[in-house]
Amino acid sequence: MKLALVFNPFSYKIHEENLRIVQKYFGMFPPLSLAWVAAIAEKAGHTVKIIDARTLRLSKEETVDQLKSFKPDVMGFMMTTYMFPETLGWIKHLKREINVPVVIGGYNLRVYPVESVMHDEIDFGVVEQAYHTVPALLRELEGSRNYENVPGLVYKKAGEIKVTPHPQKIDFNLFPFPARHLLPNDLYAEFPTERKNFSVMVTSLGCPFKCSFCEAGGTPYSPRDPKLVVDEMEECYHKYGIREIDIFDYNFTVDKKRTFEICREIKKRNLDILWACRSRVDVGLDLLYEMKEAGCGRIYYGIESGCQEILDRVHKEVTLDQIKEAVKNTKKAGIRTLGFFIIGSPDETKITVKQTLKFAKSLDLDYVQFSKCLAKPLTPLWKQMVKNTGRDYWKDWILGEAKDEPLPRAWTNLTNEEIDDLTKDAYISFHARLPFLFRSALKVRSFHEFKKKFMGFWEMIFSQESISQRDEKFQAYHGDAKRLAFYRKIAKFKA
Ligand code: B12
Repeated sequence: MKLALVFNPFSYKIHEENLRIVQKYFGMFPPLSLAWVAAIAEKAGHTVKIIDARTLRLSKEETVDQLKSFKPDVMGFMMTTYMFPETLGWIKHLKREINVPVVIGGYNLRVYPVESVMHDEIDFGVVEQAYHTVPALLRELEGSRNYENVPGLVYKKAGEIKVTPHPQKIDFNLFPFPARHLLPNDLYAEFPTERKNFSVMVTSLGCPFKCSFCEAGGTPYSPRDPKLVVDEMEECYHKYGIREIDIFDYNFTVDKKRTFEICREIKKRNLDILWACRSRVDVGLDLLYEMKEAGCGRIYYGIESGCQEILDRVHKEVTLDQIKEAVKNTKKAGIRTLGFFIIGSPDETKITVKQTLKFAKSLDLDYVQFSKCLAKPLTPLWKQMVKNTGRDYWKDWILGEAKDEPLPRAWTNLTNEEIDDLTKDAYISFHARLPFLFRSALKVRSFHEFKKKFMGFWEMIFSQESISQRDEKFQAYHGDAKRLAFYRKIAKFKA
């Protein structure tokens, strides 16, 4: 079968956790979920095309042209809760032009499996991982079209929506490497990227910790074998010229032994790849040195707050002293640091925000990200919001019955407007310090990097609104106009 997977561009929403300018400069990332699905389908003998319409800046019409020339038997889309209506808009348009079955998957299917496929244009939903489901579904579509034995599938039968069971345990080691050969690997970059080509990896699923603001809290931790992780890095290096990788695991250092093993394996194979990862602050100096030697260039720490009471209240299970120690040790090991902070957490006040900002400034971080606390689906905060308001906003949102609006935050006395404003102020106040600006300027290695960082800073001061507004015309920053034009030409020619 021919499967076309489309990654659509997405705009800026008021209810998002990030400020618009942060979202704009965040980066261009490969649609990794779709690349996993593609690899799984290819392994089962199918032909796959990924259309990364976001990165190639393809319009709906241009995407239709691509699809018409590929002639798919099935189309597939990745659904997050936040971007659901937007992706649905794309599906509606594309299905009018290319009338083939549509299958959706992605995180939102785990949250709302039934509601996600209630829309007429959607034929199937993949609830969990694609590993068992996609090959079985494509086999049925080719053959007898009997879907009840396809594991983890949502489908429609005689006006009813059915959900089939899925194996509870899945071995992440079995997954083939994401199909990066179907992606424009030289177009991707993230804000702090230093090398090209850039890609992202996921080497473990789930997180054993239970922070109340995070979806991943308490989901089964499923790591890939260290050798397999480095095999994928090696493939990235040799096959796609990738020299920088951001490891998007919720927490790359959960299992210290595994992290050590991955580092040793990278060193053993002499892989010159700069990599970044996300971690809790419970890493020791010995591991940090090992990570540095293996090419780790940046660690993104979930710091969240500079107020111990708030950290305890959100079940972060770390202390301010641990945070200070980790950032200090990371610098000592020669690794750059990024701190994730949340504004508007439970019990947050203007005073605690001040405390957080003071704490952030004291840490000597290289980068920061201040996000607005959001009741994300499946989190304890979401459960609290549903209980307080008697309404599940996210369910209404994906059913098309809620508009984009700031969500209630009953856990703090700060208003949504104040949280927006304080988040913007935190960015500006953190960056507009002469010693910080001077040190950042010294670290810049190219004009391109300078331009990106300068523009990000400039726009944060002069274009970022104090109270979030929708931005339908939103376009993420694309640093490489020449390369993009080249890819667009090829895409047009092929269509
Ligand atoms: C890499 C990544 C990105 C990349 C690439 C997008 C992507 N997902 O490929 C970028 C940076 C662009 C991105 C963007 C966003 N992301 Co993101 N992303 C991830 C991340 C870290 C890894 C994805 C991954 O590869 N996982 C490993 C694979 C094996 O699992 P998987 O993604 O679930 O995919 C499997 C199944 O879900 C299923 N599947 C997934 N998609 C599809 C599609 C089809 C057709 C089928 C059949 C099956 C299928 O099969 C896959 C293989 O088994 C996840 C967190 C995580 N660790 O999973 C967040 C995550 C998916 N993103 C999330 C969010 C919120 C976003 C943004 C909205 C952020 C923003 N404000 O911009 C955008 C939205 C993008 C969009 N168009 O909707 C949330 C989604 C939460 C939700 N309730 O929906 C997650 C879960 C992170 C989190 N905890 O908050 N993301």
